[in-house]
Amino acid sequence: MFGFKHPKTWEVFEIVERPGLIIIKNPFTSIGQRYWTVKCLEEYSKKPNKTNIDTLNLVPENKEWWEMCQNNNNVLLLKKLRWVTLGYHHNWDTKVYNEQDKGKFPKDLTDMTVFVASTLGYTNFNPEAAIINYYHMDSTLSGHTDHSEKDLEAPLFSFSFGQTAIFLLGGKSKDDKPTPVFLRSGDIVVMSKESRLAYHGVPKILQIDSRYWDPIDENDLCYIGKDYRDVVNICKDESLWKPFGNYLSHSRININVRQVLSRGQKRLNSENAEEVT
Ligand SMILES: O=C(O)CCC(=O)C(=O)O
Repeated sequence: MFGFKHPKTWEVFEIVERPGLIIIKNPFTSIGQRYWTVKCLEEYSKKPNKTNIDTLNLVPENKEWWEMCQNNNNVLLLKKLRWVTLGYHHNWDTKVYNEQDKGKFPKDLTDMTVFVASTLGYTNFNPEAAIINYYHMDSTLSGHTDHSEKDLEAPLFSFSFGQTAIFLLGGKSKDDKPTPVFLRSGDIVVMSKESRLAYHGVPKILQIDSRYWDPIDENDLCYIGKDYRDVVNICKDESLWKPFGNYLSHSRININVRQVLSRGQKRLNSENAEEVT
């Protein structure tokens, strides 16, 4: 299901010095890693999802970013995409979610995240917002906390594909010395409990020789739903997969999924903005 190996085989760790920081070491099959990569590059980057390049006028209204990059082998344009937001759009300036600034959250990403959450015992997790970060070999993400969500008890789920990151997670204060962890392709990070509101960042992306998304096993089933067969076909056909594999060889993709609303809450009320600012 969803491109995972059987959960009985998953290697799940909690970092002793960072309670609540859980790492699942690549539970994906190669086809699974390929599936989420294709979705992040070809589909989630499309409108009405929001991206950092929306305001740069690089992609005409009737064109798509991934298609344009492929048609002209446009490496410059390829490197311009740094983030996409899904569901409740993250507001980078105010850090306040808004009921009026929200898109549909993808069904496959909901199902996959809910599956991971419930496997770990979080049976009420609702994916409502995601940031997809696209890193190149010189990209970094500075130390920050994720505190815009209404429900700060709900864990945050983070999925990594492509090149390896050094991920630092500290404590509630910037003065706490952070713990470094390698995040390799396919690894899942869960930030829960004390670690949910901890400072974290990515100071370095490391070039690796291994291609964790190769080789594929023809017998690997990747049941994600009948609507997604075309994507699975791309993953299984080496010539169709090639441009996506080339991207992963020089970049890292991170999907960061959050629950925004508290349990039982149906929508953000209009006071939300005033409450949080
Ligand atoms: O890229 C990562 O592993 C972390 C991303 C992150 O911290 C964020 O999007 O808030």
